Amino acid sequence: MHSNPNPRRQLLKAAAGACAWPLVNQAWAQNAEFKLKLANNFPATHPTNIRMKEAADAIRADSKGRVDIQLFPNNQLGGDTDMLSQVRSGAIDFFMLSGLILQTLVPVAGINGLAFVFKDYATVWAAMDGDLGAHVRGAIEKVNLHAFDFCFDNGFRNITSSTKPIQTPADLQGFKIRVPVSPLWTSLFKAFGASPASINFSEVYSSLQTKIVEGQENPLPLIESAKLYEVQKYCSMTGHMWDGQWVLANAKRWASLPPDVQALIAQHFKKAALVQRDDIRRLNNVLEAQLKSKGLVFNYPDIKPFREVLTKAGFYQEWKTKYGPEAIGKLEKYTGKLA
Ligand code: X2X
Repeated sequence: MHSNPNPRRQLLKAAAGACAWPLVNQAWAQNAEFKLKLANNFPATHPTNIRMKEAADAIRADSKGRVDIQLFPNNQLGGDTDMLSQVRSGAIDFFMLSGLILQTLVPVAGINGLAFVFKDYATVWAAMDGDLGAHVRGAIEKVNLHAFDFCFDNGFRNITSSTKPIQTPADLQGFKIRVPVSPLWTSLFKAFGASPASINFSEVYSSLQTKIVEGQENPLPLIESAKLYEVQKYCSMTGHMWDGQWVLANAKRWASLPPDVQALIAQHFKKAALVQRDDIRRLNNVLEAQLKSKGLVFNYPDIKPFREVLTKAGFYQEWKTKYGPEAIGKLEKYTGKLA
């Protein structure tokens, strides 16, 4: 027998193995006819993965073991840009991704991230479950991905920082902020005069810890589940955009599944999405107090001046042109005329 003499290397190997282990810690069901992989960037403890695990369990039970979906949360299969390539090539069957990151491939998918356009959740769900979402799904189908009807809630995003609270747009001048890899995010923070750095979520905790960036922006449930409060001091409740996750499938693989299997999966993914949205709503009510008790200092900026800066900088004009009148019309049907 050959044993590895380098203990550090052995440790690294063991750690890598542990990381690649799926959330459902079991072998693929022996007799499963359809073995499918679902991946995303969210922590295993986030409602997204709790509800997706329930869906996978229910699908396995209802199909009597014929359909086995294994979950790979927490960037186990790579960062978002990697996983997007993998779902396109078929290495991953299902992938959950923010529309704004998907925008690198499907430009119109970023439209819901236009800053300050949704005044509340009622408007978000009317639009995303209505004509706007249907329009985006149509565009997604054209790049050989299948998008399920109901997206999951990430939430309204707020800015955290290790150096100072963001109270006015002037506080963003020169602010080193991590943004996900997406042109809309970069353009938004450039319009404020900040220095945005595009970094996949897999690297966010360490980039904040090592102070490569001062801050980042995410909804409270992620700030909590990814433990970003450990490496951030302030949370400024800007709620500057709403972000959600599309559940995507490799289109070829999806089309190869029999209709009864497709129906079963779609039914449970829908249920998971609707319950997850409720989870986030409940969490939004309690997380602020919890995060305060962990030392995060909250402030509540007046958002009017932020919108004014964006309008003056031509942000809305630029993106209205980029998304085009048809898509903007579908958004404005729900939000009213953009600035
Ligand atoms: O990367 C992020 O910040 C995250 C987890 O919110 C997204 O998926 C967009």
